[in-house]
Amino acid sequence: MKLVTLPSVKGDYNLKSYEDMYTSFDWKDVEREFSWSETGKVNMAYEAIDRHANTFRKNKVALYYRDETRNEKYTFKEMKDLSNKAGNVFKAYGNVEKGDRVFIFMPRSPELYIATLGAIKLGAIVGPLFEAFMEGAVKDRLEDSEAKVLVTTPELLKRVPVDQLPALKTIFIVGSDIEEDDKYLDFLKYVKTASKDLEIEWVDRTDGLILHYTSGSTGKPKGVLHVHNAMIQQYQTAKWVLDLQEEDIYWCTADPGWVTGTSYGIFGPWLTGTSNVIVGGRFKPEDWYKTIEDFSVTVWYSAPTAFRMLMGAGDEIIKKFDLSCLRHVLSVGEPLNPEVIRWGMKVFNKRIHDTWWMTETGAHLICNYPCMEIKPGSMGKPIPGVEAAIIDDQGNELPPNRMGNLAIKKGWPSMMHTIWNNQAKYDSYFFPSGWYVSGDSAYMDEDGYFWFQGRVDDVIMTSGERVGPFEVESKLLEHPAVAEAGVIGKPDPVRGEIIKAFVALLEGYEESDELKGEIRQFVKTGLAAHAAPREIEFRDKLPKTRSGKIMRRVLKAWELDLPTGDLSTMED
Ligand code: 6R9
Repeated sequence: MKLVTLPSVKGDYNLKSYEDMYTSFDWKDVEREFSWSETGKVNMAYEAIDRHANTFRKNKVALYYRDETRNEKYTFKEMKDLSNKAGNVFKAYGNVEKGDRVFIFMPRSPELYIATLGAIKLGAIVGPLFEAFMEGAVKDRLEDSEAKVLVTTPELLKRVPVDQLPALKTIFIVGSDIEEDDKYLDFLKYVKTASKDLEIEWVDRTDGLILHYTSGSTGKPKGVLHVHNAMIQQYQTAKWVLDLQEEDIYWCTADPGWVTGTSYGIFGPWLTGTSNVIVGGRFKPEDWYKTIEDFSVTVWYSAPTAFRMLMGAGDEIIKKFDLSCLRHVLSVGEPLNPEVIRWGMKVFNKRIHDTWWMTETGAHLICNYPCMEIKPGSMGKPIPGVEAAIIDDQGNELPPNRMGNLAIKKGWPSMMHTIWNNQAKYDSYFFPSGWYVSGDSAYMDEDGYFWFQGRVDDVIMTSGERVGPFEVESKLLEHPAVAEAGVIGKPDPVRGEIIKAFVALLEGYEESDELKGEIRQFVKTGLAAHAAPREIEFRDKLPKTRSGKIMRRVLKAWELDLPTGDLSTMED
């Protein structure tokens, strides 16, 4: 089908002409926008909150929060005071010092954001964890990072194997009726009485800020370390791509357990002094539309799975709400189908702007922004200051319209600093010529627009979550009935992909639907609900290489009725 290009939107002032900006832009110029360019004192939390609290934005709402039981708002001044208090609590009762890992394992709430900022003010490295994680996932991350302090809720604490984590010294619990002892402390009790004056720990721009664990195709999840320098690009893209302006009410639907929920759920909006809406609780189409209407959301950042679910809920629901406040809508995480863009035009009369980036890259790289024409189905063009190309497996640049590895030239400010405890892994992302290889395949058309084709590796994107097949296979193998397991992403109209597991059973176990359900539940409780296979198929034997690696590509070919390709490495 011929896709119609959507014209640019008039009236946006943040990025007037793509071509002009692209040639004259220099990241060095952005540095002048931060207070440290004059004072030399760097700290992300200061720049995102305190700086505004000392200006005309003092009484501007920084955070609107709502869930089933709470409806609250906090000004920049209040956020400054509360995060100072949290910082004092971490310092006095958790001995938190610069470089220590402070993990936060709790559902979205104002306390999550206050604790995060407080820890950052001490120069600590924050590790945000999805509330959906089960014991195995929590343990892997706290163990690898040697977290010293954890902030969690009484409910989620049950999933933390504290005895097996010798580095973990203090656990702050957010809730009521907390039974305290040396190790377990009632967070809110201490915050209440703590001083709101805190001496901020000034850091180097390359000091650790946030540690996001993410999945690859092999091995355990890896810790991607971001540093304070990321603020340069997070700020600039919040202006250009999110197009945040003084009067905007911004809603990013992502949880801070995902990089989108920190880079653009915390830093981007607050670095630009924008009012930020945070909503807790489960996804319900009515609630989402109501959030937009009630808060008069102007800029909305979400993901294709969510848009597809809203689309699936039907257009009748939308008519019950006044969504005319929306000015700018964006998407990230998976390919944004042209069909969804057409739906967005129909129901909101807004273009949905796709953005492409990764946990490792810390901020937007290839995007559609207001002053650009959108070609539905394309991720857009590299933002000014970023050089992208399609390269072959040897690192040579390919001409337009040839599919290959999507690569970025080293040197953008929000690039990850390292992989925690694994410098070799970090190094393996780069070609000697300076290209960062993303793991995505794509092509670039003659106008410089990039088109996503798929992952080069076997990483699964399900409902916007990045799931490593290896992690799921490892968990499956822990089940007493499972002899072998191979996991693939199977295309799904709503979730992008669903997880499908091929399982060979050990001698003595009978195939049954009951057993399928039990295995599924096992992954759900052992790893995470989103990592549990929606489909399980029993096989006597799985295709393996001679070195014993499950050949996921063959499983995928079986599933999709495709040719299996070269089988020379397959065992007999
Ligand atoms: C921010 C984030 C990264 C992977 C990435 C790619 C996929 C992200 C996309 C997209 C098509 C887009 N991805 N944005 N695919 N179009 N606009 O998503 O980080 O969770 O690390 O995932 O997600 O495959 O390599 P992360």
